[in-house]
Amino acid sequence: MLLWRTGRRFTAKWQGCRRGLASAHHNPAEIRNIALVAHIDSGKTTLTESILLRSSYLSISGSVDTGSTTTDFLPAERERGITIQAASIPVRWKDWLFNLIDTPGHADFGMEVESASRVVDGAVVLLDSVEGVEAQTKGVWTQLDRYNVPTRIMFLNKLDRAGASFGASLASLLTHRLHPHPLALVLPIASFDPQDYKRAEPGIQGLVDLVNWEVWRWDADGHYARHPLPTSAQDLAVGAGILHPLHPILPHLVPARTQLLDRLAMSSDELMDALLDLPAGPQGYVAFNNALLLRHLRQATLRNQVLPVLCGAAMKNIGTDLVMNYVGALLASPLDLEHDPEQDKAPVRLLAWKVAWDKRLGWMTFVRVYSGKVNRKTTLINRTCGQKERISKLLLLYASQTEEVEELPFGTVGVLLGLKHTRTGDTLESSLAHNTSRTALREIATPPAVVAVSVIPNSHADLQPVQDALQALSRTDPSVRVDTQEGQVLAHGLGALHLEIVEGRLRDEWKVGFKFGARRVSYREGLGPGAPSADAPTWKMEVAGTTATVSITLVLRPLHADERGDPAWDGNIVLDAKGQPYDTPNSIAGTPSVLVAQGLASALSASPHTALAMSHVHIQVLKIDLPSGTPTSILTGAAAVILRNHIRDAGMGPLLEPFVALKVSVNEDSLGRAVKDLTEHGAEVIDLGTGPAVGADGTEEEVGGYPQEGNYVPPLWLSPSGYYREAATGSPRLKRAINAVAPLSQMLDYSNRLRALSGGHGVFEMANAGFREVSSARRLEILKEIGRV
Ligand SMILES: Nc1nc2c(ncn2[C@@H]2O[C@H](COP(=O)(O)OP(=O)(O)OP(=O)(O)O)[C@@H](O)[C@H]2O)c(=O)[nH]1
Ligand SMILES: [Mg+2]
Repeated sequence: MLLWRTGRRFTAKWQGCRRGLASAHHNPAEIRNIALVAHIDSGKTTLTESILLRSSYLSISGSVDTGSTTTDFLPAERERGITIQAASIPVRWKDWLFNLIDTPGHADFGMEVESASRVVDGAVVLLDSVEGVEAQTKGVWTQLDRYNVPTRIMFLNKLDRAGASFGASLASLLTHRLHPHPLALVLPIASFDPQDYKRAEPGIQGLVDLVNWEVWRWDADGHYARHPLPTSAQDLAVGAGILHPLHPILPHLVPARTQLLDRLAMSSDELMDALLDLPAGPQGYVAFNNALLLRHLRQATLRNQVLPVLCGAAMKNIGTDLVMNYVGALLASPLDLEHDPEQDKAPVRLLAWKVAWDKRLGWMTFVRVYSGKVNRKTTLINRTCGQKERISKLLLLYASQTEEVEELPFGTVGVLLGLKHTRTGDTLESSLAHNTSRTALREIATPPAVVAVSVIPNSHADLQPVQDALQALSRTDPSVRVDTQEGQVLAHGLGALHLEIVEGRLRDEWKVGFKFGARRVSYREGLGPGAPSADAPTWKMEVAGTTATVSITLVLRPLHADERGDPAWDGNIVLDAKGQPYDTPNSIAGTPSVLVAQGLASALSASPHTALAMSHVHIQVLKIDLPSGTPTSILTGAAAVILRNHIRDAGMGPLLEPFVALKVSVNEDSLGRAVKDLTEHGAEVIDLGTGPAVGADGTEEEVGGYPQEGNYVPPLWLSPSGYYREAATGSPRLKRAINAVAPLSQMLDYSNRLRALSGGHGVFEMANAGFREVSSARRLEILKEIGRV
């Protein structure tokens, strides 16, 4: 991480008002810890920049396209125009304090989304409204689900683009089963000139806020004016002064508001009764008390009964103020989650959600305060590794700049300096907290590595510095794993781009001398078909001169086709006797089940047949028999040997390799060549841009989706250029999309291949699609590659 590397232009756009911002803010009811998450290129960083501008944090806005945004500050981010690491930034808006985390959309940096999801109470999920729901939209949605992020708002961005569609994007939330009840809080006004709708002009000039019953109108310079809508039908019918009497949106305003209220009434008897008491006709719905409506909307959002949908164009600052207003009004505060009622006065409890290295500041530990308040004098115990930690400074981070603060109160996020042992996902508590029975906070799962590269030091003297740099790097990014195989140092990562960034960081930040060798994908072995032998469940060992027999009863089977492995178990599932998830190996050490978990993880990390890690294995731990007087510490070794016996007895299982879901976009004339190339490289083409997209897990979309019935989906012509595009599908000038699933091993150099076969016009996106079984021909190739035949 390169802090303090701010150019002159960058510094000039800062305003002084941000200082002292969060340290003075102690009311947790007003804090919103939120993440911006989405598929790559949906506009998260642009929306962040727009929020910073609108909240007067910046005086001029930067742009990802010129490499001048606040949160994409790493050189690699600015060069490529993509976000690589999550950046958090405190923003004051009205009475609220937002701790905003801008995350990367590229699946190779999924670890950043994983850790951000763990510590936020709400998320703004963006869609590019030309594309609707995309592969990684589902990926990040699943990550939010994994950590039970309780409140979410959807922002349909880029409505200014040709082909963008509000209605189609909203409908895609249903088709892709993101939420059964997306609820439009706004309608876009593509143009204030009704003729533009006939000409199918793309654009967005205004928004109708259906909750506050007003129209926002932007001018070409990005300034807006707000116009309240009338509550009388007669005034509405003639446009209320702001809309042309013939504007096509006019007849849709009352139905949209009515359906919004009706939908909310489904989750509140109180609101239902209030609506039933209204006078007949639409008038009552229009005149309904907006503050009361907002209260019901907040409750329904907190209970996840609806998914509020907003829209705009972040690049033009259209809709940004509404995003901020609704983030404050609807998303959860730290008080809306389970918390210690003592708040600030409770013993300190923190979760380290990210660790970074800075050459001036040293190790930086990003924490969220779950109870109490932390200051420099607080001595912390790391509950995960048992080490004592001392804090040298507390900081608030403004992307690349910092502000020192005296304390971090309950509910906030900030950075601690001086910690020596803490890693991502660790729980920290005040050393004065006596209640040791409390378990660690829920940990952060690291996505499985799918590709590895050998790291070759330039000389013998470079070996140690290279290894130290790799260790430091994997502390900052746990999705980089480092090991040594047959004398070679290997770095494992989440994809080709991830490894490319690792290479750059080793060179630029750690300045070590090395070369990267060939990249190769990671393989896994599945469970074989054999039954365990009679002595598999037991392990004998000499303890103080006598033989102790430990037995652990395990039931193993391969995962069923519809089961998804647990990332905390590297794609396996481990359950206890009651069928509940077993303690994970990284939980705080000490309990018998954690010791057993550590043994199981060790056995799963290398198969006795191929030395590959095991995947897709379902394990149930039924019973543990430890003779009395035997120390529990031997459980780890016993569990490892016993599971290894089972895997050995089952025989060698299928081999698996990582697959990716691809979306390739080419001109019509390159379509045939692109499809041929894909199939020659083992890809399965799912569709050619007409059928359902490929889900983030690489499976075809579930048939059906959620029903539209009972949800308000506005008419498609509301976004005229999108409507026109739908009607014109098949035009030879349009780009064609190919959705496919392919083995990652065949796709490592795909950017070069696609460039050659599409004359440079083709673009593609890849999302991890998990490990899948390989064919028998490929199995032989892999066994040869790893030296097992
Ligand atoms: N037309 C249009 N383009 C936009 C809008 N918002 C963002 N963009 C463009 O979309 C591209 C991607 O924007 P980013 O903000 O970098 O997207 P991101 O979601 O942060 O991307 P990653 O961090 O790499 O996942 C850039 O070229 C932006 O200028 C918008 O409202 N309208
Ligand atoms: Mg970004």
